Amino acid sequence: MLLSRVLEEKLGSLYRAGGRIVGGVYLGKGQEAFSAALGIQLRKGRDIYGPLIRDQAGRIAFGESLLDAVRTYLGAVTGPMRGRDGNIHRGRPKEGLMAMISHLGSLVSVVAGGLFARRLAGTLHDSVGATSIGDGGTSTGAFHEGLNMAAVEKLPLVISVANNQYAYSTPNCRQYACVDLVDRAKGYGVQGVAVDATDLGQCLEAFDAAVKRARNGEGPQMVVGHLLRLSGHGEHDDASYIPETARKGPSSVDCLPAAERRIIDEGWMNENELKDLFTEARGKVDQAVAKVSKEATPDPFKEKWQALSSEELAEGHHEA
Ligand SMILES: Cc1ncc(C[n+]2csc(CCOP(=O)(O)OP(=O)(O)O)c2C)c(N)n1
Ligand SMILES: [Mg+2]
Repeated sequence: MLLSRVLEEKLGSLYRAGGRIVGGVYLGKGQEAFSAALGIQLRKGRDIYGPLIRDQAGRIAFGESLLDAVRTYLGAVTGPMRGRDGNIHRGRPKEGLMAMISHLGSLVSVVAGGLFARRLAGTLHDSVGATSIGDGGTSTGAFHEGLNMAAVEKLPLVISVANNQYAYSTPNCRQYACVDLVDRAKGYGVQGVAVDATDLGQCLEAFDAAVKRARNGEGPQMVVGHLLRLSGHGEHDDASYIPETARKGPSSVDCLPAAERRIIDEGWMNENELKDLFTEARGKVDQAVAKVSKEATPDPFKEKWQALSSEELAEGHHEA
């Protein structure tokens, strides 16, 4: 959570400084507990993970390196997308980390399809797949079709729904008419639970249980997290449409200081140890940015213009 926050603050500054970042910058500020709590349940190389734009924390928890992130944002040819694709559309499919297509539901069928393909090939074993969606994304056709198919096939798919109250500038009241998005799980025949996504403890318990149920063959699981988006949709957006009452309301809790308070109250670490963690995270991020800043960007005149579309990068490909 901390490393994600520090990295994203750095990426935000680089974006505002102008000219350093390839593409936009979309932050998961305030969603780190919910995102990391899912990522940490997954086993890299065995499970499938399809993170979305607010899942920097989940990516780190899953095991994506800081260098993969920084190289993609800075467009370095050494990164997993080889400088072809900015920001969040990065992945390593061979390691089960899917490259994001869109934030609006398309990863549900990609992850479900990956699980189904493994089942047909006899390689599913006890692996699970997980992906995220925002409140707005749960109203798209892609989400509905993907989740319905996963439920019919009883695939071990875990969906985390981060209800951060806004889809860009559209508030919840203009998005859906059910009481809680978790009510939708029932309609698909999927087990669903709702949590306070600003509370790390609740998030960890909910995802631990959901991933276990999926691994046990109980079919798709939905975890809905309630929180407020604490940044703009992207760094180009000042979110001036979010009213003061919401910004200062009870759901505008930042999960990071809340988790720090819990850690201190439980006596797991003291303030100085937490400060050391923060300094360590800053050091790691600064080091990664300094290293990547010296690396080359791709030369379109000398190289083939493709990122993941080459066969050897796909899951299932075996070198001769
Ligand atoms: C077809 C399409 N329309 C619009 C967009 C731009 N867009 C990307 S994410 C998004 C809002 C998503 O809201 P939500 O699902 O609540 O996720 P959040 O951003 O809050 O995490 C929009 C409008 C897009 N990517 N694709
Ligand atoms: Mg939203």
